[in-house]
Amino acid sequence: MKIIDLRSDTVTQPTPAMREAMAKAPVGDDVYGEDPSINALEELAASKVGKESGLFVPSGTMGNLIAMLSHCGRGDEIILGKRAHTFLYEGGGISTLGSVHSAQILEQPDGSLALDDIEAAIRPDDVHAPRTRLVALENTHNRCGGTFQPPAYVAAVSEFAHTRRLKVHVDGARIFNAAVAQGVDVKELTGPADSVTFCLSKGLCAPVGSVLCGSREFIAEGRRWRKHLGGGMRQAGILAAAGIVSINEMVDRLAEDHARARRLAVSLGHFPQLVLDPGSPATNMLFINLAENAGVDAQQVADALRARDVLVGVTGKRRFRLVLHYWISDADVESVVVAFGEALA
Ligand code: TLP
Repeated sequence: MKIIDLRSDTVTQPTPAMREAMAKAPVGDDVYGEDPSINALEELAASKVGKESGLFVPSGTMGNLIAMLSHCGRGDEIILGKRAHTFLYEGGGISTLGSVHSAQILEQPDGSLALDDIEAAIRPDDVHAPRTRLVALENTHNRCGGTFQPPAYVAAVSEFAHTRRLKVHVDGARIFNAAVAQGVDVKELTGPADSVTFCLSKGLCAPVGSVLCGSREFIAEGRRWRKHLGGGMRQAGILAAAGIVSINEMVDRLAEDHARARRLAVSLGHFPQLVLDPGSPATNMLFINLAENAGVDAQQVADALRARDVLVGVTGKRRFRLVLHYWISDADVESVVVAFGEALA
């Protein structure tokens, strides 16, 4: 019996085309800059998001950390969202490893940071305050429901930040979901910012890896940090080969995940015990609340679903996250609806 795993798109397995590319990948020592597959991936990634250079890293977390350590020095401050992945789920790496401080702003419902709030968070030039150096955005925004921000917003934040001599980093773990959902070239979402991290290993199905992209000078600095952090990976072209397939073959099809997420939302919305976030889903994830009078909590429902071979994320006492991805078919979506019916009965 197939397990239908909706906990995250991080659970995706590599596709057959990826396994084939991995088996054939030419490799070399990447710390010497001699892995042809990694060099090809970094070039492809950078050109795709409209930047000069790319850096292959083992994870989105390391990509964001390297970006922040490269943009900021000891005692600097980053303006970011209270619900940002970089703030909530990256171990406080900027502080523990970089002595970098954060100023947290509550996001708008679409995951954006309001320009007025950014402006208010910028520190005065005063010995009492850390130096504001960077604004960090997240697109799509995970904890805000897989919501996306449009090109005009990224452009406005970047323009404003640059006039205040701040840099802009985009945690674009799912930036291709954001681009596909809006029908725009991803460059429109990344071009105005100074740097972007995107993940190969989520909806794009590669087994491992993310790419940090930015200017040549910025990536040269990032390469130093990657080595410091132990992220210099030698013959990792075997992984990069899968990432090349991700970029070339897996981006456009993300629209299928978004369509399935919408269909699942409509079906689950018929259960009186379930309440969807307004406007959800924007992309490939849906957050669902259990109604107050449901008589069960989210963990109990998740356990009942697990007994029916359906795995969902529990993100609160009465809250679930369901993430659609390449390995979830139309038939699986129907099975999930049946399993919810039984679990809630
Ligand atoms: N997110 C994971 C968990 O850590 C929550 C998930 O299942 O969604 N930025 C964003 C917006 C992310 O959602 C994630 C992973 C990362 C960065 C970190 O990527 P990895 O897991 O490769 O370090």
